[in-house]
Amino acid sequence: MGFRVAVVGATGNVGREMLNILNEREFPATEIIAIASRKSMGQKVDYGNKELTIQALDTFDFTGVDIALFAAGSGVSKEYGPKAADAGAMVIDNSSFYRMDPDVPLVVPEVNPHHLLKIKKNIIANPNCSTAQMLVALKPLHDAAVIKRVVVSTYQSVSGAGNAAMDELFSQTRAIFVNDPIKPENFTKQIAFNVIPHIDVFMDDGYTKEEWKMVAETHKMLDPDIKLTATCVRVPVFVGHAESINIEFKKEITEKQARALLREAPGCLVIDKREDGGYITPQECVGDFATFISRIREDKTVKNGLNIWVVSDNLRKGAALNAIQIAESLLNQGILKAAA
Ligand code: 11C
Repeated sequence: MGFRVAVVGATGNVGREMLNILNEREFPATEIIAIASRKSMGQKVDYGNKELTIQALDTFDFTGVDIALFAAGSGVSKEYGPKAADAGAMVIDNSSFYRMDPDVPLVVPEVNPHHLLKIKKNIIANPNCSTAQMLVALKPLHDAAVIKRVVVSTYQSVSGAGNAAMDELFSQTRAIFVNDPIKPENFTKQIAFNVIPHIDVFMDDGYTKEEWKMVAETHKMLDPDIKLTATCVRVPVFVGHAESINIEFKKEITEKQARALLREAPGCLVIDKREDGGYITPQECVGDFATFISRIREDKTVKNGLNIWVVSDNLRKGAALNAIQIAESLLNQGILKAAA
């Protein structure tokens, strides 16, 4: 017994990680189907020690597919998500397109797995990477002491912007060493040896859409009463997002209590030694499943305040891993059952 699983966008950063993670976690699949745009048809992608041949999305029939993992951007999800859902597949969508739809649960399994009980149209949304790792760390603290306000600053790797953005960091870094001219293409300014306080488009109030997502998605998944303000920054790192998070609570919580709660919390790994190197950096989280928490300390400027440093692989917990954990949660909660 097992499931037919389709990965849409299988040639991209996130799609490839989905295939890796399905294999690493031994997801109970009878068949994995790798799908991408017609121009990639016939290409091969790795699934463990096997190779899968890419099938073209525009002619693919989703009938008989149990789970369709979408990682090909909003336009593809908008057009093909409902087609896959209507054909009977449970769509788990990594794009931002359905996240705010009231009939679509937005889920981080460590935070709100119960929202999967309210699926209305066979579509489940995966949150933005920066929100996912933040909420894995905030959830146990909120349960214990009720979060009043959060101030978060992100340090986001270029892989969040796709393959071409990773190539741009590489080629700009090289260009600087060989004294070639720099031409920003995927970013608005030079990304090599620089930081850019701009991710996604600007909104009318001066925030970027990435910053807005962190607020709106936290409200949908964790608690609409949490006040949250974000500054999202792109940094010259290939993979791994970091976040500095300042939290003010309604109830008393000490750093010792916070550390103990985070040590026990699902998905969290506390590395916090208060010595040289006793914390995690993005480069060390790559390929890992955990959300790492370091630098846990009291904010002495407010009553019941804490500062934490949160790092995770944005292509994994921020995207592919979370999507597969949603699929696992559907099985564990008995919402999806394999045909006998
Ligand atoms: C980035 N967080 O780092 C973005 C990537 O809404 O799913 C994911 C965008 C999204 O650029």
